[in-house]
Amino acid sequence: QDITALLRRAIVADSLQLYFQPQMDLNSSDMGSCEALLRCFDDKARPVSPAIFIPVAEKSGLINRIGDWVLDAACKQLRAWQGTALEKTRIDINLSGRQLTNHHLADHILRTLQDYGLDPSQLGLELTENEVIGGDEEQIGQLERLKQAGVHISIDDFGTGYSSLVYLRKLPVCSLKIDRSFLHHAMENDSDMAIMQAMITVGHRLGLKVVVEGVETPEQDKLVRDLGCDLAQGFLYARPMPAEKMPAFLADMN
Ligand code: G
Ligand code: G
Ligand code: MN
Ligand code: NA
Repeated sequence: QDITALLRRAIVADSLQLYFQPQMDLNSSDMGSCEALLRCFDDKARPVSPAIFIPVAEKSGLINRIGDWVLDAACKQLRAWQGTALEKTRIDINLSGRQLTNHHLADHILRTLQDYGLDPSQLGLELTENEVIGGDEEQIGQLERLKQAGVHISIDDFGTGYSSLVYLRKLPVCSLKIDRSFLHHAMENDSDMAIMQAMITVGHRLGLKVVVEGVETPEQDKLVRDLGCDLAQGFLYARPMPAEKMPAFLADMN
């Protein structure tokens, strides 16, 4: 099927949807934040994975419109949660490297937050290592501005990119999200365990929060707690869900 045409129709029909997956704070057992994950549905209402349509959107340039839609939808959701039990919840959106090449990205994000009457600390941005490290000075400067304004910045899929920890020192980052492949192998594989321990230690020494992704079993939950991770995300706690399901998730947690 023609993914580009599908995406164009979805934008026009406003039929894209954000799902949300909680990130658990392992110290307080509260929800630390939640990641917004984009969902697109084909003509038969079957979901198409972002792993398929995001790369297509990046090639066609549609990613900028989609990125704007995601930012807007996240802000609308934050607004809708104000005055409810979810009002303290931060939403972390995924940014594509292409979006970072827009010189007005920081202005656009900060203005959108202001338009919705939101505090910048209610929003987080996830970028992969390569996107951040591959950024030029101007792009790093934009992230710096966003971080100074209070927007939370995370490096996603950490450990799978350049992996030079030296870069972390000068990047405007608040959290590392360790790629789930490390956790999934850590139980059987000593080197993955060692790499994970090293990433957590360095992250902490640099004053960053360490998030582990892909927690699926109680054994993995115990491991990430023992290793001293700050936050965890995974199917064990919750699958990505539509916004309507979030209040019940929060209520069941307490
Ligand atoms: O939700 P799922 O696990 O299927 O996501 C697959 C991939 O798509 C992940 O790498 C995720 O970061 C990416 N992704 C999900 N939503 C968005 C989005 O809104 N923008 C971008 N750029 N990537 C997204
Ligand atoms: O690359 P990124 O971290 O943005 O990817 C998010 C994707 O990871 C989402 O598509 C989400 O569905 C998936 N995901 C979230 N938790 C788990 C998990 O516990 N196990 C697996 N296999 N995938 C997960
Ligand atoms: Mn992510
Ligand atoms: Na990831």
